[in-house]
Amino acid sequence: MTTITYSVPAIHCGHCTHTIEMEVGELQGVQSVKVDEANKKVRVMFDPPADESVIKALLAAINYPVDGLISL
Ligand SMILES: [Cu+2]
Repeated sequence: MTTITYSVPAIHCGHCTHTIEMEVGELQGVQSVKVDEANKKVRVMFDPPADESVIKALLAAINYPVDGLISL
């Protein structure tokens, strides 16, 4: 299991949180998605076939581009 935390500046409300948790949560291999709305962070725990590039690409596709990797 890998846990990563991304900075996602576009997060601004509960709707964003819901969208991200739902969309990223549907990726195969993703075990949990936790959005920290106040700090605009997304923490994802995953196993293969999910990987960092797939998660980043999905976030960009739903208009929540990753600004930086906070921790791996
Ligand atoms: Cu929002």
